[in-house]
Amino acid sequence: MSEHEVKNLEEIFDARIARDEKIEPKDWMPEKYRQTHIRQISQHAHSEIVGMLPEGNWITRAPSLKRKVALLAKIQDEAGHGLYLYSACETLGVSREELYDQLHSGKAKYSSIFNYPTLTWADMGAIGWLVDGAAIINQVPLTTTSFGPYARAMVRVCKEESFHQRQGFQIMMTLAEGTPEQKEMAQDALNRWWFPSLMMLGPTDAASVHTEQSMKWKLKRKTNDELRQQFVDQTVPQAHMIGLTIPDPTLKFNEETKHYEFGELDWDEFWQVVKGHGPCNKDRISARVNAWNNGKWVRDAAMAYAEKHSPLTPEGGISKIQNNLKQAI
Ligand code: FAQ
Repeated sequence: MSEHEVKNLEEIFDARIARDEKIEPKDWMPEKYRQTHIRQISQHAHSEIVGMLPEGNWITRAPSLKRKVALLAKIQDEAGHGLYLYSACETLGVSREELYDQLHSGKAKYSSIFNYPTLTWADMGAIGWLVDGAAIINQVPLTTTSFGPYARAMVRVCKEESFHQRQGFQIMMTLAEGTPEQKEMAQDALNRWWFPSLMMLGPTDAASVHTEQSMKWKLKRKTNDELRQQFVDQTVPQAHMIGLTIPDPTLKFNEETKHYEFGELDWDEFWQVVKGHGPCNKDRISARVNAWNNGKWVRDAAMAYAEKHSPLTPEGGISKIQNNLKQAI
């Protein structure tokens, strides 16, 4: 394609973005748009499935059958989110195997938040309330993102995330209303998850390398700092409502701006975790690799079954259809 033709296509593409049209997998798109989407959607997919691990740690120790059922359902939803996102990513011409390989080899990024340990049952409350809460704030704008498959996946994901957020908040509320020890457990979980949850929304706008271009492409609709402010404004009153204290002595409400002002975050800690040196990075990757290796026999069996029943193989569908036809005649 000549330079002139590419320029024309770029102009048409930019005009479609400006009109808020959805870009679909078979449409022409700039290579950088495609690569940026593969990067963000795959990181998002990896986050969903790695994100199952901290909560998976508590399934066998949930305090009641009801809590166990809800936690199981939530974790299963996260697996589903990973699958929608991997599928959306595959429409951009990258294979699932390549994506898994990037995760298992440690090349791919996934959300920093899932590299922290879950020490008590209250952490299940804190994750649902804060981590899913931050995820919703980040993901609601993504329901109107410019790439069609990503936007559509986000609609369902957001509906499920709101159930997750409520089940987490309900756990925190119950603990906060319980014995002094239970309230202390809830406060301790809030103390440990507050700052990582704020950092999960990404580096400051000044340090964010992708925001400017992603906003132009309407991949991102809000900047990292805007989302963080929204999260703080929404979450602080919820903590007050259940009698917990936000672990930030500098936090204060600004009557003029109507926003909470909060303290500086520990960005050194954030980058350490992103680079693989958080408390649980090694455990998370080795758990995923083990699950992949131990699941080989299941994938092989599923492939053998699919081949046997495929209409394209002689022993599968064709002979079955022939038999059915013979019986019908
Ligand atoms: N962790 O220029 P920016 C969930 C990287 S799902 C690790 O600002 P961008 C559900 C970033 O990739 C949670 N790395 O990047 C759930 C880039 O590196 P690169 C996941 C991070 O993309 C709940 C570099 O820093 N959600 O929680 C992080 O414009 C409970 C520069 O950053 C999504 O993925 C981080 N926190 O903005 C599941 C949502 N932040 O790629 C289970 C979709 C930044 O150049 C249990 N993603 N980095 O090597 C997004 O909205 C964006 O990608 C951001 C980052 C906002 C995360």
